[in-house]
Amino acid sequence: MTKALIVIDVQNDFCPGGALAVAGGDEILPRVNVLMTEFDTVVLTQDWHPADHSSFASQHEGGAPFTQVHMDYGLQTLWPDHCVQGTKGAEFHPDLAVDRAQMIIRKGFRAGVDSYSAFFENDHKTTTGLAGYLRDRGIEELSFVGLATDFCVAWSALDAAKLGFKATVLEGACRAIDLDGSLAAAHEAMRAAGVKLEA
Ligand code: VGL
Ligand code: ZN
Repeated sequence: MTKALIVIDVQNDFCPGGALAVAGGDEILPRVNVLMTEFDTVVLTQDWHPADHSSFASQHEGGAPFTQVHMDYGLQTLWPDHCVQGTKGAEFHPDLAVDRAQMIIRKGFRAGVDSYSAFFENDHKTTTGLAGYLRDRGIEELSFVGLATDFCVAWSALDAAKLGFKATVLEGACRAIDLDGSLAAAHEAMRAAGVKLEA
């Protein structure tokens, strides 16, 4: 089998009650858990920030969550503090069947650069090593689920397509933040890049 399931950021802080809660984020869990039994290869990603991460509005004087700033690598949305290393918020949702995963990619651990994608940090250059891991295992087709559709799921699927993987996003097992049209923009970018969008 040359397929893998990539489960993006199903963590407490992205679920209701969390610091950067995605509406309905926990609703995806039953389907994600079933999908995890249907793939031989399952990779999880975990947003994993130091407490002084530069994507946090709290680190910018006068910075407000959900506004944008210019970083040396481009525009960066500022977020509420979330997924701080070692906190409850950074843990996977307790109902996620984490035992099925063979690989956990942590991302966003460098204070100066955010990392939405499972493959590259937001400078679009610094690799997480995931592409090499998947290629070494002969994997060519990737299905993406998780949180959030319009940020970490979309950026991961777009990079996957760019890297030559066949990429599908299973939208029913994703939920979006939808900030200023970000979901529509993500859909358009994914369609243009040849990412398959399925229910
Ligand atoms: C995410 C914003 C900040 C995500 C992570 O998982 O989509 N979004 N950090
Ligand atoms: Zn983050």
